[in-house]
Amino acid sequence: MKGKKPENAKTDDLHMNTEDSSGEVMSNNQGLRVNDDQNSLTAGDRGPTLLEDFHFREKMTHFDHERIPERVVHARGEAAHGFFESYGDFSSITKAGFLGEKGKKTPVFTRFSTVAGFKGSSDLARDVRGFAVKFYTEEGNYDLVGNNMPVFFIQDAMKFPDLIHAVKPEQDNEIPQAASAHDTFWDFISLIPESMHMIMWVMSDRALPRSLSMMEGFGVHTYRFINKEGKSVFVKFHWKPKLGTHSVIWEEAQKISGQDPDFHRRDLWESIENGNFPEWELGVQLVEEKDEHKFDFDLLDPTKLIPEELVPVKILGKMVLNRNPDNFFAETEQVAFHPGHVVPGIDFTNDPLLQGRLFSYTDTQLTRLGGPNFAEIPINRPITPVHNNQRGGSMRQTINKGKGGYNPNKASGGCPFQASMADGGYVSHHEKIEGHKIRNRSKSFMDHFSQATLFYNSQTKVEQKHIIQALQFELGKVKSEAIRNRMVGMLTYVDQTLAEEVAKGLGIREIQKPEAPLNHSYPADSDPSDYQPTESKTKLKKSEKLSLLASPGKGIQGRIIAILADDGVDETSIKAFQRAIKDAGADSKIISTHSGSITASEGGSFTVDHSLMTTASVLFDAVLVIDGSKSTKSLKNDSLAIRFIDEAYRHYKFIGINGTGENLWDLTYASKNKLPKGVLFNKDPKSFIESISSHRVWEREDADQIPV
Ligand code: HDE
Repeated sequence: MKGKKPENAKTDDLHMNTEDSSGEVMSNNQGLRVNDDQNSLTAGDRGPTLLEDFHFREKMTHFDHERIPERVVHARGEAAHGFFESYGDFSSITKAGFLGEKGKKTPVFTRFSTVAGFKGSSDLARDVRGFAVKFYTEEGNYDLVGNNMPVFFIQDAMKFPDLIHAVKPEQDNEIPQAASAHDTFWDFISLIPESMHMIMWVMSDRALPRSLSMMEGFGVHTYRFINKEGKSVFVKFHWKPKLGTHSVIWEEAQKISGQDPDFHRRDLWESIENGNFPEWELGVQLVEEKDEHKFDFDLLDPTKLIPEELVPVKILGKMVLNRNPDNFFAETEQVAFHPGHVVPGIDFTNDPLLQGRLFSYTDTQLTRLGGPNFAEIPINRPITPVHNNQRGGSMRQTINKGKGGYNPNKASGGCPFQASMADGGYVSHHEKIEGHKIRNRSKSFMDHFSQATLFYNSQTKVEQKHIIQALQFELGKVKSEAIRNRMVGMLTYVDQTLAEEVAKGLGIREIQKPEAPLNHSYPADSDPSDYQPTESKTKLKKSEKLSLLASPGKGIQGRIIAILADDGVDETSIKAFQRAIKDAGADSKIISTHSGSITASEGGSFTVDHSLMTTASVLFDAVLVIDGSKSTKSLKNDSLAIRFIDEAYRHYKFIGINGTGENLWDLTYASKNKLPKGVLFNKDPKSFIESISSHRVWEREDADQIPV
């Protein structure tokens, strides 16, 4: 960050482990000053390297071991520091201290991720995004480990390894990378109807965020809040982005993956560097215990959401991300999240997916971070003191004094003491549990299609079209005809027209309804009919908030506008647009026929951010051609400039054409339309910005006809 870094308790805590070499002498890991870091110790001028060369051995050994296993899922991610601020005292619903006082600030570290791709894959894969927040509270670390979609593919953690094996690259040739568009994924999905709701989300534009700061976050499971009186209330968590919810379309996503695979990572990094701090509000849906069974779905079923029409979202506070990490590996790679990291006031439900997660996250860190002491890694350690009787283990950092290490003891005066509830000791909610020891799926989980249909019906026409196209693409990549047919058959249970439209794209003339059983997720000695989907129950026909377009946010903050210009561009005009765009919290980049700089009409020099050869319109939110006859003449001679505008038109983006820029516009395919929608001729900066703040021109019917 430019200027002074915003301090918070965690940032202060990390200082003791940060290293800064400026002005320092080089030493080895033992603190010995290094005289020659360039040449090995050899026997003679041209002789072999000596085993004695401890400096070479230390340097090379460290390098040989500098990678750790990537996360088995969510391997690719990026993170930032910031804070959470409570809007009030919410102690009547939860005793969690970080929500107990108006204006109380808690440091956070938030990591976003894709799920299926490896660490080096593209940000713009069609995928769920992880949204994991570590709150460093005064009562210990609290992790809210969520996703950008409010439901999940499966209902029981037992199926997670199967789901991930199906979606990851196929096991013989490890193809394809970061993509669900292949046979094993759709084979699996077509056999488990419980995935249908999540499939609608993943096939929608939610899977292609424009920016990480333009997507929602969800806790997914139903959790519990516990107040001081020990009263429990069910809670679903939501993160609502200040910038609204926005996505790119699939064709752009594919091109961005080639042009800039780090698109989201770069955007997050740069917006923080530029002081445009991403912000979300934390909201909750609360359900009293007495209302647990009043819904037509089960609150413990992670394939269901609570429509906001039934339970509105109550906003509790905001999260601001305002500092980039100093070191990717030390912080972003080594951070270890766990839904079981909770504080008093937050507790679990019996959602079988959540229950399985409570085992998996510590277990996976043992391999990934190399042993049981990962909580001592600076980014993971709490800002509260840690005292217990855990000892030893690989890479132990803490030096525990005294002769103890057991409890109870008299020798150490009983220390460390257990904490009473009044003293912040965590006590699990006293839930009454009764039942037989069984492997089963509750009948209340068997309504697999209602909310898939609700989601589809709640989308605008454009969004529905994108879901259809996504399914045509994904299933179009599936080689097995049987899988394609089975999937299209399954879709008829969500929506008949959806299935028919997808079938058209796949050349399926006659849709075959899948044969019974529809659900193949049942135990060997059971009656399959006990596990089959039940009839749709949801009476709600539409839920407005399920459409991305329902939460557009305001203004153009976080957007990037491409300014096409060359030598001779009108200086007053380019300056006025640059200033207005910056003042609106957005960024502009000058794109020209060459790199370096351009000289404007009054002799001023402007740095070129990208030559046309090194960028593409898919990386920008809108395009602007500035007046200037010499400038337009050069741009006209570069076919990439013409393609730039046509492609932006095809992707429903606003295009600003000023003065002589019209000569360039006339060369585009798009200009065949004499009344083009969303093409803004000769607008002043203020009205240009006002117009483009609706971001996309979805009503542009001829967009698809542009052949770029
Ligand atoms: Fe995770 N998940 N998950 N997951 N998950 C992991 O933990 C797992 C699930 C989520 O930025 C792993 O530290 C199981 C739902 C995020 O570091 C692992 C099941 C949701 C992240 C694991 C689920 C998530 C993970 C891999 C089914 C949304 C990245 C590395 C029962 C509510 C955290 C790691 C980060 C990571 C297990 C399902 C969110 C293996 C068994 C549902 C955001 O422990």
